[in-house]
Amino acid sequence: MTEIPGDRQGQGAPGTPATGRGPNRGGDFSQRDDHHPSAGWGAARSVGKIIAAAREPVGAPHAVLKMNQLKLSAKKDGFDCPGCAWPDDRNGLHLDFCENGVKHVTWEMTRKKVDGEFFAKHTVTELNGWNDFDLENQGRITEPLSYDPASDKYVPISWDDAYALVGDTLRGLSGPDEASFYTSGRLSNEATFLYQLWVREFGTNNMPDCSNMCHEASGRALTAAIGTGKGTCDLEDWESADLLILMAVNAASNAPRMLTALAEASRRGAEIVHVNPLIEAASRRTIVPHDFVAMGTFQATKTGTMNVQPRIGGDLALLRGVAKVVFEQDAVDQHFIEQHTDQYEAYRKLVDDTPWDDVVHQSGVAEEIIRDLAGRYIASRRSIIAWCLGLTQQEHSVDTMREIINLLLLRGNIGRRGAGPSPIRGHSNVQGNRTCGVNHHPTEEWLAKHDAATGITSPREHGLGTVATIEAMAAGQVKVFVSLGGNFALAAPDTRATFAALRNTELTVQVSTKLNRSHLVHGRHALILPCLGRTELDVRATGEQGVTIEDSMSYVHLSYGKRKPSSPLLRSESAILCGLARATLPESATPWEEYAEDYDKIRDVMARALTGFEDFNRRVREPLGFRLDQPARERVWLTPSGKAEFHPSPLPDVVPPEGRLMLSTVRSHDQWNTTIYSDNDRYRGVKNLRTLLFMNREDMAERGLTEFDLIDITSHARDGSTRSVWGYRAIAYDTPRGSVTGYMPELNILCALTDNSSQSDQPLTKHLVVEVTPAAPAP
Ligand SMILES: Nc1nc2c(c(=O)[nH]1)N[C@H]1C(S)=C(S)[C@@H](COP(=O)(O)OP(=O)(O)OC[C@H]3O[C@@H](n4cnc5c(=O)[nH]c(N)nc54)[C@H](O)[C@@H]3O)O[C@H]1N2
Ligand SMILES: Nc1nc2c(c(=O)[nH]1)N[C@H]1C(S)=C(S)[C@@H](COP(=O)(O)OP(=O)(O)OC[C@H]3O[C@@H](n4cnc5c(=O)[nH]c(N)nc54)[C@H](O)[C@@H]3O)O[C@H]1N2
Ligand SMILES: [Mo]
Repeated sequence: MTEIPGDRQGQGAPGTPATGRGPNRGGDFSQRDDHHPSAGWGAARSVGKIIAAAREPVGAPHAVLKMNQLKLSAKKDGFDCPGCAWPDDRNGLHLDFCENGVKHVTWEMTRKKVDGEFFAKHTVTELNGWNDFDLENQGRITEPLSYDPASDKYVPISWDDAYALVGDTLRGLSGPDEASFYTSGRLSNEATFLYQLWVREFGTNNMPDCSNMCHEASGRALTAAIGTGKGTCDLEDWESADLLILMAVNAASNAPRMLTALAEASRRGAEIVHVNPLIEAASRRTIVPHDFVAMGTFQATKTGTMNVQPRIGGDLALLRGVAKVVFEQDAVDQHFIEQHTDQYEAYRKLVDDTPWDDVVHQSGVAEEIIRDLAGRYIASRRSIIAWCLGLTQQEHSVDTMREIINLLLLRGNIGRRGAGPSPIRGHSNVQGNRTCGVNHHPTEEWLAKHDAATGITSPREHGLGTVATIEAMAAGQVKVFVSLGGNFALAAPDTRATFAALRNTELTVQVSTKLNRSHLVHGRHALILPCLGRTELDVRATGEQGVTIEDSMSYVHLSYGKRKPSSPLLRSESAILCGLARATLPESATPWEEYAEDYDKIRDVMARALTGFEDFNRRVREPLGFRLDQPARERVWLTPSGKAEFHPSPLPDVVPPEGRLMLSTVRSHDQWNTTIYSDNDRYRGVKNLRTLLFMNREDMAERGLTEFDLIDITSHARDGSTRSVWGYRAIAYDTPRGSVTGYMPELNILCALTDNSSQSDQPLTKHLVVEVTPAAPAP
């Protein structure tokens, strides 16, 4: 593999401290566990800094006030925060924004610009030597660009020429399966629908998406267990639960608006149990950032009543232990089980046959603590179990989430107020993307309805997901890679293999807002197509256009950008897709031109193609939009048996082999997936360091390590191959023995492409077996 500057970022080299993908401004680093309440003034100060850095002192606060404020009326007066998928406050009582949402929005709204002039000054090889922070920090991309191999530079190209290049290349392939079409979960429902329509009319189901690395396992578990791949709760359920079990989420950083719900739950005396190998900030206290009295008096509210710290991957065993106690105490809802469930006896037998020793060893949690948790579960009348990535990125993730459902079913905790499963989604519209057709394994039923409405004949053969796409690019089978948003090069596992695969293609196309690594790791030809962001005004022939989003709790609502676009050359994602589709399918009977000019027309066809979207244009203009049906919420189970399914999964062995550790890769507080705002991680007390590993003190001592010592980390893939990063730092942290945590995307280098879950095909980015040693000297 030829060495390209920048490819070793995050990897380091033997004998020297590694640098991460953040700003790396040098200087001292530190870590102290100072337990400040989350949100509140620290958050306000941090927002101030970000707004100042984006040089956006005037417009930003105004725009932030418009964020999530649209649902009170059907007036076009606000946009949906692109920060996360947590639902909006539906009573309109709160100023519904958070520190990280503000950062996210301001990052998009910067006045800094990246245009042809910028690229004339820098070759791609030079830019590859820059860190990722500096790339994104150049500002918004303002014109379409095409890679010129002779000068190794991106040069301006007209929209029409760009569309023609894509159309000609796609039509020149030996078959449609030689192209793959990625999306990150930001795309609106309308653009998503057009994207999949173009791709399917072209003739392939190769539609990998960020979900393949995120919540794929949740969707599969929920579909198998209750018949639909979504949670059943909404915010009103959160408001009436008397027990919330929050598993595997760093809510204060990644779903900060949830803190409001937690503070309210705590004030009304609900139990809030946090299950996480780390004690994260949300499990302590919060100052609700839009509660002005609390802000003024520095009054913090408790947001947790119990912490349980399983080993990484130990949740299935932990939940099994709770189920054992439920049976022991005969606390099952027999009536519900008889009426609504299948496979109960098989499950009961498996639980009885699982010895406590295994439960305790595999979970890493003492029996006494499991019994305490079970006691709270049994005492509760309305329980919600919520979860995020700490459960989804392991080999046995689907089984773990099925155990959540098992446990909920035992006490009839699905399909009634204040109870149910509640996955916390990531990207603001990742759930909507799936609903609207981004899916490499669509069902026949979905395709049949879609084809009847659109008049196309979709391919039936299942397509490639994320990992399979990388493998196919490496093998030369996929020659064109199109990416609607996201930063595939860095988000995907096995960074070096992914880079090599992308560089092996004929053409890469990135529809983006900001410069990132994926623009620099490209095919023989490459295009950057700049689009409007969610905050920007989208005017087409029929006037101002709004787009719709589906949140984590299945509410669909309209979002209108308000700001003047960063450049007159930007186009909306929907308009770009129509242009690309027409260039690819000149004979197509699909009215692409109409769709591009009037999004109501897209919604009209969606209303016919998608179950639940009937009368879409009218319902989405009702105050607050509408909720998509979730049959399981009404106790209608769309499973083959017509019942909710218990699932008996034997406990997997999650204890790392002697001398090795289990690594989970997570986000810091100051990052949005591959976008890294600073090298700090405030709630975990870290300043100015990303190349670190949080370790149990005894695991450190056993390796002769003291605080901040330089370490090398080697992962052991299932196929026996190894990958290393050098010059990281050990940090002592309150985490179970054998469990270590570090940051994505730097540590993606350690996740072999072949290490995916056999249950979900997800990369095992929170299930990496590693060896940690004191840093070897430079060779
Ligand atoms: N500000 C901000 N917001 C975001 C994002 C962002 O990057 N920044 N990303 C968005 C996206 S796409 C997503 S998917 C979500 C991600 O939201 P999170 O799921 O919170 O993301 P991670 O940072 O990966 O944190 C995973 C959490 O799971 C814990 N964990 C790891 N392994 C285990 C385990 O085996 N068991 C248990 N019980 N816990 C475990 C970790 O300690 C950590 O607290 O956030 C979304 N929101
Ligand atoms: N090791 C490890 N790897 C992981 C994870 C992990 O926990 N550990 N998490 C996984 C998860 S949960 C996810 S979701 C993926 C994330 O994977 P991606 O979604 O691919 O990555 P992001 O960093 O969210 O993408 C950021 C880029 O999106 C572009 N962008 C921002 N706004 C817009 C917009 O409005 N329109 C368009 N077209 N582009 C826009 C910008 O150019 C920005 O640089 O990463 C996965 N990778
Ligand atoms: Mo995600």
